[in-house]
Amino acid sequence: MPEPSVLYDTEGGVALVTLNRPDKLNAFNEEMHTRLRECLRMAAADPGVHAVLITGNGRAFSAGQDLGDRVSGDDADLGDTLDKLYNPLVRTIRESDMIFVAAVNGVAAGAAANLALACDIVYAGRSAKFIQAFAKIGLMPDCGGTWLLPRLIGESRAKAAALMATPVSADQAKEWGMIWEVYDDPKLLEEAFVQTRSIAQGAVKANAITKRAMQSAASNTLDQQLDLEKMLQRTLGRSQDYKEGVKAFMEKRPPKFKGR
Ligand code: LHQ
Repeated sequence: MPEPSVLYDTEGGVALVTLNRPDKLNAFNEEMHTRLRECLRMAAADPGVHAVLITGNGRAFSAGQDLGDRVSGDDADLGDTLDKLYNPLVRTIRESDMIFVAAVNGVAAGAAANLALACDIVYAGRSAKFIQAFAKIGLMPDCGGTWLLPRLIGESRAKAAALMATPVSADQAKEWGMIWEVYDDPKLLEEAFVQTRSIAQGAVKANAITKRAMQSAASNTLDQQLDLEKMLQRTLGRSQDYKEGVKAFMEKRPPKFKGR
């Protein structure tokens, strides 16, 4: 039996999701989309999983859309492809209570670059590159790239990176604030896993609320955000995890959070 196009494993509260078409640089075909959705459903349905770590097998994270997979014929409707395959993925990442982490182990091109950047925390291997490859094939950035990139790195860098499809190195991406951290390639997955596991074993209710509040800031005024913080912090102030966090601090021991 052939290997699945996306590998799934769980450990320590983390679902490790590995894009697995290495001979095609993990480019997305329809089958891979189906399998990825299935993996994300398994993660969401598992009460022991609180974070998802996405990486790629082989030398690339992903080359984006598989350009051989029925998206370039005369009757191809790319809007439909986005609507059915990519946009639900971006929405799942952003709307989930779980924390999504990307470990970008090599090139992340086109849709894959923006899927990685949609994750809550992005790590990259030193040799990784983020390429808004769309311009080279007569397209525009999708998967939320036109929304996310100007917010992450500013409009001038976002436009230049997209219009010239210039590869952005991992170190440059970190310097610009596009990603969180860069590790030497052999260390990437281990480091990303350890940190994702520590998030998954943290105060998961507070983590989910923090994610939601940070994302609300994009469309809220400061006043609205202050009101939102008041409401959400009130909820967290009544949680068992908060009581445990303070108790553990006073007793000079690590907290044992239960997500309640
Ligand atoms: C590929 C691909 C690939 C198939 C490498 N497909 N085989 C689009 C349409 C529909 C709706 C949704 O939105 C989108 C968004 C998009 O994602 S558009 C952007 C699609 N991606 C690209 O344009 C990137 C194309 N790939 C490249 O530019 C290069 O391959 C990169 C820079 C990623 C890596 O370059 P190299 O390291 O030099 O590797 P390579 O080019 O030799 O590729 C290795 C193999 O992978 C090769 O196959 P082969 O049989 O010759 O060994 C490539 O044909 C295949 N491959 N990307 N997207």
